[in-house]
Formats: sequence, C-alpha cells, structure tokens
Amino acid sequence: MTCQKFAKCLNRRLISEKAKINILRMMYLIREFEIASRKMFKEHQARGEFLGALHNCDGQEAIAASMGAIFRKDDYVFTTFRGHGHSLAKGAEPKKMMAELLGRAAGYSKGRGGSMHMFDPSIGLMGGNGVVGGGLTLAVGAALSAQYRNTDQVCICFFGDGAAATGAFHEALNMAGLWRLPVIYICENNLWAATTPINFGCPIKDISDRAAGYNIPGKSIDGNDVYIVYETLNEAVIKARKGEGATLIECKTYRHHPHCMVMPEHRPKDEKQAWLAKDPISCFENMLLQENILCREEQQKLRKDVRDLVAEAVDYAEKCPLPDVNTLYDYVWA
Ligand SMILES: Cc1ncc(C[n+]2csc(CCOP(=O)(O)OP(=O)(O)O)c2C)c(N)n1
Repeated sequence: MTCQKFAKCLNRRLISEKAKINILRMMYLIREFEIASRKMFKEHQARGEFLGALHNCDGQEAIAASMGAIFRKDDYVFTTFRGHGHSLAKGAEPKKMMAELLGRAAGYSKGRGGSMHMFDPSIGLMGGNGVVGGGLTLAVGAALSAQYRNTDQVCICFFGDGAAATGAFHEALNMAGLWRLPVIYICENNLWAATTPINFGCPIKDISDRAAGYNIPGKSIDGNDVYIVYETLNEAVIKARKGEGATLIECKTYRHHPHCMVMPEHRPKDEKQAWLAKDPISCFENMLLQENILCREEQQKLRKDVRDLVAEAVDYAEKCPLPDVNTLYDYVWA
C-alpha cells in the first residue's frame, strides 16, 4: 500500500483531530522506546551483561496505537513476547518498563520477568507471554469473567501468525464463538514466525478465514494503515460491548528488525525494502500533514518530546537498584 492509497481512506472522519495526534504520539513513543531499548541492550552486552531476550515491534505501531485510542482503562489486553507497543498503548509507564528490561526492582515484574513480562492489572494490562500463543486461552477467561459479571468490558488478545497454527488458537476461538464472548483476537501477521515464512506454516492466504469455523466474524486488513485498523477495531469493540460476541482481525504488517536481538536478519532484502517503504509512521505523518492537522514544526516537537521522555526512562532505569538478594525466593511457589 502506498501513501497515496492511504490518503484515499474515507474512514479518516471517524477519528477526532486530537485523537489522531495522540495516535501519532503513541506511535512515536513506541518507536523511540524500541530504538532506545536496543541501544541499551547493546551497551550492557558490551559490558558483558546479558539481559535476556528482546523482541522489538518497530513497523507494527499502527495496530497498538489504534487499540490505545479506542480501549478503556478497564478493558483487558493480553500481549505477546513482542509486547512493548501494546503495553505502552495500554498506558504502561516507560520508566517502569525500562526498569523491567534492566531487571530492576522497580520494574513491572519487580525485575524478574524482563522484556516479555510487563503486567499491570490496574490498567488492564494482563501481560506478555514467552509461550507462543500463551495468551489466547487466558483471554477467554478474562472475557468470560466480564460476561459473567455483566460488565461491558472488552478483552483484546494479540498474537502472531505463528501462534495461529497452535492448538490453543482453535480451542480459544471455539469457546469465544460458542459463548459469544467479548473478546477480539488480533493476529499481527508480520509474515514470519521467527525464521519461518508464513507459507511454510499456513496453508491459507488469510488467517481470518478461520473465524468462519467458529461462527465469528473475521477480517483481514492492512495493519500499517491507522485509519483502517481503527475503523475495524472500533466496530469490533462496539459489537463486543453490546454483547454481540467475538471478532478475529488479521492485520498484515511487517517488523523492521530481525526476530529478536540475538538473531541475524534472515529475510529477503527486497521484501524488507518494500515494507520499509510502507512504514506506518511515515504514512500516518504524511496523512496528517496533508489534512493540515499537523505542520512540520509541531511534528518535530512531538517527536523530540517523546524522545526526551524515553531518554528519561532509560536514565531512571539505569539508576534503579537491582532486587535485593534477600528477596530471591519471594514470589516463588513450590
Ligand atoms: C510454545 C512455543 N513454541 C516455540 C517457541 C519459540 N518461538 C519463540 S517466538 C517464535 C515465533 C513466533 O512467531 P509469531 O507467532 O508469528 O510471532 P512474531 O514473532 O511474528 O511476532 C517461536 C517459534 C515458544 N516461545 N513457545
């Protein structure tokens, strides 16, 4: 999809100007967080410290940021091992996230979880998961709880194309369809499951086709187009709040970096180049400039503010103490 085609979207009127700027700001925050986290990891590695796995989501920001603009604080989000963007968009604090990346006591999992484990139930952030597809069935439980308590809370579960081939995916969608649960399954199909291309592990073109097997609506969309993601997700959230059940949304997208920090690039150069040209942030920036919602000066200021915020978070995390060794056995159940 080119930026021109992007400009033709009609659904731009659905979102207020203020919300559009907030979405762009969130996309910047996610991108700057990811850039800073890689830099921080490399610096620590150079000093001989290994901080664990780091799965970045640069290139997939349109999906998380749209969710953040629609979702309420009391809605639930289950993320994956590639969950920094989802966590920030759900309201997680960059400082506490950076502290968790560095294994500090002030982090979201008290320094015990690292990059894949940002949890904060007080803002509906139900956490990441090192297990591929690990959140799929947990989301059934959260959605069932909302339905049982008769609230209008909605649950979103993010997962990758690789997770769509697990048994948990089919079990979860079966229950979600059967009980008409207020859950939205968002598959971020970035075309690769670690080093496995999508056509090695998936026999169909659109993962959303699987929704029909569970009597829920399914849609495959351009996951780099904020307006399309927002409109599709908004519709699914309205339905779920009204008690009309689950939706499966497949967002076609691409990660800008290798699977994780310790893996070399394995994807074809031309494929990567083509997707970099469809960077969701550049496309959305151009849209807002064309719509006269943003000028270059404001855009640069917005980005700088976010960059400063992330730099502060890194500084804070670096200064935070590691967990006290006397707490080693705390939170361990045997
Ligand atoms: C149950 C399980 N199997 C295998 C792995 C190893 N693994 C980690 S990430 C990954 C690929 C997942 O791909 P996908 O679901 O498409 O997510 P993406 O990395 O594209 O965001 C695999 C196989 C794991 N963590 N858990």
